[in-house]
Amino acid sequence: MKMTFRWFGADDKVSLQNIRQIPGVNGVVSALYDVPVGDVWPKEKIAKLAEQIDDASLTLAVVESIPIHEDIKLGRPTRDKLVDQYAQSVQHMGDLGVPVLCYNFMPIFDWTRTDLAMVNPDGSTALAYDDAALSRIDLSRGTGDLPGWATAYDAKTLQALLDAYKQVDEEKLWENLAYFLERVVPVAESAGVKMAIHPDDPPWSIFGLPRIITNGPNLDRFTKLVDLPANGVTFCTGSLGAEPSNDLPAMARMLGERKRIHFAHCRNVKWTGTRKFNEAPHPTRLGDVDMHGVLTALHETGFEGPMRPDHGRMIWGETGRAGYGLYDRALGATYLQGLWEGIAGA
Ligand code: DNO
Repeated sequence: MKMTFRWFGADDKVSLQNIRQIPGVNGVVSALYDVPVGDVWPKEKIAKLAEQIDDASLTLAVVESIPIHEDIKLGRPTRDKLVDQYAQSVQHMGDLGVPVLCYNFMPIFDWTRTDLAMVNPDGSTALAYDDAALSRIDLSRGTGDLPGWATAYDAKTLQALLDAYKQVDEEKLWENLAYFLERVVPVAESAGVKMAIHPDDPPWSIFGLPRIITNGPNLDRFTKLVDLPANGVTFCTGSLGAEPSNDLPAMARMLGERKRIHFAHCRNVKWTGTRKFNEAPHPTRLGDVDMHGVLTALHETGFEGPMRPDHGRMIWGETGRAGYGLYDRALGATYLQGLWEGIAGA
């Protein structure tokens, strides 16, 4: 296991110097944030990002993410060019030796919460989700009322997309995912890039949209769509762990035995009702994710890839990007290394 930390580029309040001072962290997880969705990531730009990270004595370990254009997820005729451009970006990563790509296949929305700063009894704040509150959000005004998505879509654009997805049920989304993977994974395989799909977060349908990367059987199906080693998963404990019926250690073992876990996102959640949870500090006993069980499964199946502490709470008065402050994630990084050391032996 290699401990890494996410960095959102030059305007991240958390600097590369901060990251370098977290014990045991050498790898950085980052992306190009100024390339329009669908365009090829220019090789020089990726090289510059990697160089900037090298200059801080760290390494660009994972690209998270190259977003997938909605036309690909919708299976529109324009997808061929876009898939081709995606494959070129992956090739560029490979040419530069960047080994892992995290991406997702969630229609329209990436991770979604209904509260970005739920106040805990100790005064810290955490991200929270409540399906009932989500269903009260009115999308006819665009994403203005959706926490974290305020400026993402105006009413008209969003409505057009939601309408387009009425033709895409889960099976159609599987087909569109397979179409994408059949064309991109072989490129990744030969370029030396491991692709790691991120589970849907939360792992169920929201706003009537299909979501398929949600549970053990579906992850199993996913790996078989294109049965190549490069076709793997980001094992995100927080996303998968929001669904109580997901047995995370068993899922980690199933995928780990097949060498299909290429990246691990570790965070804890506390279930507070039906399809209702809040994010919790990383340790096992502070939430409902069996972090010890997951790391044991990863260790026993020989996981050597990058891991990062996922979202933290805001503690010690820190302000910043929701889920991505420095302090609680840094605590997570040291906790996870301690847990790993306990499991693996020093
Ligand atoms: C949330 C992240 C996700 C992830 C994407 C990958 O904090 O884990 O936004 O980066 O789903 O494409």
